[in-house]
Order: sequence, then structure tokens, then C-alpha cells
Amino acid sequence: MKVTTTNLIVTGITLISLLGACSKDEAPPAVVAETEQQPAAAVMVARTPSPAGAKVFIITPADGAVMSSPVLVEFGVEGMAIVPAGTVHPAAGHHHLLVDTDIPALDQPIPKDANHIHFGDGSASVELNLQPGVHTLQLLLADYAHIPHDPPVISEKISITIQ
Ligand SMILES: [Cu+2]
Repeated sequence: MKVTTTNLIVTGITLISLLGACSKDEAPPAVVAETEQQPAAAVMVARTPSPAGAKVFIITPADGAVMSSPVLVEFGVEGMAIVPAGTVHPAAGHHHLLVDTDIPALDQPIPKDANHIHFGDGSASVELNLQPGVHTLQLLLADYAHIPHDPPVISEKISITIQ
């Protein structure tokens, strides 16, 4: 199945118009800002409910593990299905691995960068290349639009040491 990652970007088009004459006797020119709201904005804040008891967890590595890079990280899930990003399905989502970062805002799409890795293809493991030192890993499930569920389905944060 071909997976297309959809970046949902709410684009606010702001039109700024300078109105009014530039006369010393009048009030300063008024700045009028108009924001064009798109219908998709409502979707952005709608969080998908998660079933009671749903959870994700890191199968490997173990918390406190001392190892060398690359690190095979395996994701476990209970009580929910894993489906590709973009697939609207009840009680389902895709994995996100948080690396060396805290929990992001839960009411918006999870950022996509080196610290927030999306598995929009529905995969459940990754081989990570990490620099020597201590690193934290945490799993966070999110829905078709990369927004965490309500309540969030998130794992314990573990720490590993790379030699
Ligand atoms: Cu995602």
C-alpha cells in the first residue's frame, strides 16, 4: 500500500491593509487584519477518543540498557489497532517515537523532526543511530492526522546509555 504522508497545515492568510489618509490632524492609520479561516481548522482540534485500557510500550530496549548504536527499538500496543497515517479508523493510530524530548502539545499534530519520529506506514520498529551518551525514548500513539488520542496513549519514558 502506498502511504502518503499528509502534512496538515492550517494556513492563515492575513491581509493587512493600511487605511486612512496620512494627515497630521487625523488618527494614525488603522491596521486592519483579516484572517481567512479554513474549514480544516475544526478538524485540527478534534481529538480521537482512545478506548479504556489502551496502551503502548517499548518492548526493546529495556529501561536503563547500556548498549551500542544502532539501537533496535520495538513498539508494543494493546487495545488499539495500528493503521497507516491518513486512515480514519476507530480505536486506531500510528506510532511516534519521542527521542530526547518531552511530551508535545496533545491537541495538535505531533511535530515531525529528529526528536519526533512518525511511523505513518504503520511500522512497529526502527533502528536508531544514536550518539554516545544518555538518551530518552517514549512512544506516543496518534490518529490519522497525527494528533494524540484523548486520553493520550503514551508509554513510559525510558533512558538508555549509548557507549
Ligand atoms: Cu504521525
